[in-house]
Amino acid sequence: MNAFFVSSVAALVAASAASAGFTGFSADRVVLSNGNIQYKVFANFDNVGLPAGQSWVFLNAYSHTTVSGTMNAVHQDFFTADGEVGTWQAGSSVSAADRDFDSWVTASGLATSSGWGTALDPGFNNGGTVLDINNGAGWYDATPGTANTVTAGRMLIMQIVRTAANDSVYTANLSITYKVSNTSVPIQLGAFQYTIPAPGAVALAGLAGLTGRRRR
Ligand SMILES: [Ca+2]
Ligand SMILES: [Ca+2]
Repeated sequence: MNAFFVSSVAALVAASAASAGFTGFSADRVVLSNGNIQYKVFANFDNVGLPAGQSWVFLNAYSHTTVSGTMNAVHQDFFTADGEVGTWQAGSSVSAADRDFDSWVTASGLATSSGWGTALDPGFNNGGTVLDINNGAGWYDATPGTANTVTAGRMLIMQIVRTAANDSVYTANLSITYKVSNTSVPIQLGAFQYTIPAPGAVALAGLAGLTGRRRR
């Protein structure tokens, strides 16, 4: 069903020739209390092409495709608790205590059980129980009745947690669709690459390592 949704969106995009709004991805890097590395990946937006008084509304992410490296995501959710390899779902699949330590995707900017509102598309083979997001996978707003409004110029779309030993450079392509609030068209398309750690973050991580060494 969603494959149809995506292809319909692609056709609309080709017709509407998106002008602006989505400017690319960025990733915030945090060292967790257990030593793992957490990346929050955001889709960033400017106001170009946005009518006064309206907001951008995120619709879906699709065609996640590895360019280089390995994601090696760590999962700490109810699936790993059962001895399975984990899930990219959040919401009720992850306890509040584990949410920061787990890897997941979101279309709502949230991973909470009440605000997740996200569905994995069929590109997530085996329910997304993989350590790297499948090539071609995507996720979408499963609760279109509640708009997934972009606030403060960005929308959280995924959290990737890795061990420090696996924190090597990883790059992927990802496409998204979004629209103007209170309208159904035009649906707009954006496709960009993201890298973790971001080039700047690599430098910062190096500095942090030096500081740590000095403290010892
Ligand atoms: Ca997970
Ligand atoms: Ca929604």
